[in-house]
This record gives sequence, structure tokens and C-alpha cells, in this order.
Amino acid sequence: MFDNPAIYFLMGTPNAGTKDPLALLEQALEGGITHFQLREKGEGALSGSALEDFAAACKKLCKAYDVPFFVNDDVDLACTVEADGIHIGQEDMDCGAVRKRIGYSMALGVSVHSVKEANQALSCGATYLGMGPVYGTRSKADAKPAAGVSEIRKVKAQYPHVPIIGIGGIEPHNADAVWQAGASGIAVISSIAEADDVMGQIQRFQGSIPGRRVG
Ligand code: 3NM
Repeated sequence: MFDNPAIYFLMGTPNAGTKDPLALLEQALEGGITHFQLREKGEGALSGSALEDFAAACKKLCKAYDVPFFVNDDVDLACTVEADGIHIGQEDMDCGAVRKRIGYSMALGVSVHSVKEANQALSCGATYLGMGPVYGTRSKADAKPAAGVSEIRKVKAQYPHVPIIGIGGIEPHNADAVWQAGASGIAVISSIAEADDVMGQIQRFQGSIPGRRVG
């Protein structure tokens, strides 16, 4: 699932601003994102059946582009819509309990900040690790201070075969350090969701992948 460099887009309806969220997702899929995570948080976030319907619509779109569909935090929703994966943070449900609940047919992403947390996540059967915030972010109210890439390097050195996805304030012009630290992918909200030209922005992210630089 993470064999090729990942451009992992995260979004919830509040991130779409004045754009139509499904049209935004479709543009991102058309532009070439490799993974999508529904992260429905913050003011105006959908809940209940409206959230289920939106999640089902996102999943359908992702399937049409053969892009894995992840749900943030909400194990019930992930199971209801039969997501391809779930992503949890350190403050969310215990990762062992989540793995037990979802079995091994669903991928499990866990946010970690150190080798110690990585050990723990991997002992629960995490499929990949999210690490951030690499840079300052305005998309997560309770984000920790920007951490740079040093912990990514350490976890990569300890677990060279585990996919690590960097997150937090990543833009086409600062993504290089994340790739160089050994990340298998970059996860992005605002730089894609808020772009005037979503497809062009994804092309710029693709251009940041080592060996795929253009111009
Ligand atoms: N998690 P943007 S930072 C959802 O550090 C999320 O774990 C983070 O959004 C972490 O690309 C973050 O707009 C927000 O900075 C990423």
C-alpha cells in the first residue's frame, strides 16, 4: 500500500472552505493523490448520517481512482463504510484495541513522535506511522510544536522497512527534507485543499519526489 512515494491528502468538509468538498476530492484524485483520509473535525464538522453519507461518497470516489480510503479516529465509521484503513493518534483509542476491532483486513496508521511510540504502535500491528508536525501547521488546533525531521530519521534508522508519512505544514517547496529523512510519503491538508489550482499543486508535490524533479 506504500510501495511508491505517497502523496496522502487529508480533508474534512471544514477544510474545503467555500469549495464543494466532493469536487475538491475529485480534483485531488484526478491530480494524482495516492491516498485519502477523511478527517472530519472542527467547526461545522458533519456528524451522524450526514457524515456517513459523505464518507460513503468519498469512498466511492476513491474507489473509482483506485486510491485507498482512510478514516481518521472514528473506528465505527471506518467499519460502517468499510474503509481501506483507519488512522489514529496517541490520544485516540488504544491501538491494540483498534487492531483487535478491525482485524487484519484494514490498514492501521498511527501518529507517533518518537522511537518509543513507534515501538508501541508497531507492536499493535500498525501498517504505517504518521510523524509530525514537521513544520508549523494551521490545520490542527492541538498540534505539538514543529518537530522538523530528526525523529523521522531516528525511526527510519530503527525500522527501515516501515512506511513513515510526514505531516504538518508540508508544501511543495519544503517537502524535500521530508523525503530526504526517509519518509515514504507526505500528508497534506491545507496546501492542497486551499490551492487555487489543486491539480497543479499536486503536480508540484510530485515534482518534489526525489528522482522525479522536473525543470
Ligand atoms: N496531524 P497541514 S499535523 C492532521 O502532527 C495533522 O500529527 C498532525 O495539515 C500531526 O498540511 C496535522 O495543513 C495537520 O499543515 C496537517
